[in-house]
Amino acid sequence: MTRKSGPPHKRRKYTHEVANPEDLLELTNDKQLNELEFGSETAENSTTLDEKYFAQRYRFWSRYDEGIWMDETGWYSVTPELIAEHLANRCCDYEKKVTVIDAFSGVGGNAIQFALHENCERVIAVELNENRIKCAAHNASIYGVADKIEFIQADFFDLAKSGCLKRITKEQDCLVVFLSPPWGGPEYILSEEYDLKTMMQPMDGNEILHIVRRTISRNVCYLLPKNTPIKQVGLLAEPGEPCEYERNYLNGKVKMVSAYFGGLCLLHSHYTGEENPKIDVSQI
Ligand code: MGP
Repeated sequence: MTRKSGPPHKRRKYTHEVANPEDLLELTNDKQLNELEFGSETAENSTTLDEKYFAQRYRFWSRYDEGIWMDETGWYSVTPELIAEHLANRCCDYEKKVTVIDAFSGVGGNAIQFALHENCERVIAVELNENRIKCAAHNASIYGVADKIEFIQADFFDLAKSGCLKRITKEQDCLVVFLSPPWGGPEYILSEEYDLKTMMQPMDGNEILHIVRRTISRNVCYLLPKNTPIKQVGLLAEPGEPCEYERNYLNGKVKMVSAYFGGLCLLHSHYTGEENPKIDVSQI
């Protein structure tokens, strides 16, 4: 995968860190982490969960008033729009056209931003819950991108194991998998440290990534809770392989972290010595 030249997104300021386990032990200084700052609204003084998320409705959807549909899970798990837009830039800004598989698409916040990206050829949005996939399709029509997204109501792992997700991608495209699985509900934050192995759903968070990289594509963006220890993120990479870790901020507050693997990792060229990193998506 070859990135387009120049910074794709002016609001970002990057520093990179290497996620090899030995190096990670050294990386305890927050200043070395990527810090992304978005937006300016506040949602303070909310007393209930419903209020807390409703107060953030325009952060989740700039077009909320046009009739966005959400269910309860959607309210607490949809990615704020500015962060979703940033993730779409990170996943789609390559010279080749990109097909994105959104493995746990929920009510569609990420799938819509992928589809809005000019370099995104196609989005495959997979969601097990019937109601949520209806919400996602409806929301995509509000944003005018329903025809660019294929909605599949299915268990993502059944599809992954069948091999069909790999086959539906055009050969000339880059294939990116976006992973935003359930973190175990809003209670995920009650633990001081999130444990990828035991708290992620529907299975060990390490295993989710490994299945995807083994069966679909090595190019993965993984959205993780903000309390995931960086050491656990680093251990997700294969031995000797770099990965990149960002903290995503909204209104001065960290919301989540995102980890990039394969050709999505901006450090890839540093490690391979290739000036323009190319990942052959057929070599899985
Ligand atoms: P949060 O921690 O519930 O909200 O989730 P906030 O506003 O940071 O709360 P505070 O109490 O710390 O102030 C932050 C963001 O993480 C949400 O807006 C969602 O975008 C995302 N998110 C939350 N959950 C529980 C999930 C989840 O289960 N899966 C995914 N993929 N994203 C989630």
